Amino acid sequence: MTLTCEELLQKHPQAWKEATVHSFLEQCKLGTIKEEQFNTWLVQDYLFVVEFTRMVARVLTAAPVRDFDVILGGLSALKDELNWFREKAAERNLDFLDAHRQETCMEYCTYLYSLNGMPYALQATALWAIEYAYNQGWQLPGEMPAPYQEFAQRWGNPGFTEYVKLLAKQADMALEMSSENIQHQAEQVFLNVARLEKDFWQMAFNAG
Ligand code: MP5
Repeated sequence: MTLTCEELLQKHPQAWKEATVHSFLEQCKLGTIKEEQFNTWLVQDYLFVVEFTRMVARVLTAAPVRDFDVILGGLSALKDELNWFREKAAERNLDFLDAHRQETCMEYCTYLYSLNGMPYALQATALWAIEYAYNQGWQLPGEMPAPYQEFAQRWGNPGFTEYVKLLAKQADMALEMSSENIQHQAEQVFLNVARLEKDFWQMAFNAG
């Protein structure tokens, strides 16, 4: 039987919940998140997205041509997103140039790099899980107060949800053509992403 993204979610509800429901997001929703916590997340997430952009570029090199449209669309959105992060940092007088990746961010970036050269099905599964984690994480709490609604919208908007569904389809198709061994490894990739996402929220939350 072929593993699908949906089955991964059904098999590991607890790991996925921890990746997408966190006090950091709950306190954004309540408007009680501390500036230091939010700014820590903003700076570290920018540094993460820089490395994530490189990862998506590598995924493209492993992808079949039929998947190019979606991945190239993702890369184009990342161009805008990186500029948007710089704007948000400037509004808050944060300086990315001085910033260092915290250990948790570094671990996640190292993991992104480790996907390099893995079978496409595993890279496609990781790409879907990483994007879906933010889509769900920012969407589930519902409308947030300013200034957090802008962030919730970025990843929670219906267009982003559609993009994530296309990523799931592509991962499912790649998994369907993979051996049982690769499918088993995809489960591990999913669990790794879930843990790294949970740790990333906690890293920002700890800054308070
Ligand atoms: C994403 C992100 C989503 N920005 N940060 C983490 C820790 N996980 C996932 O990626 P993108 O490129 O912002 O959609």
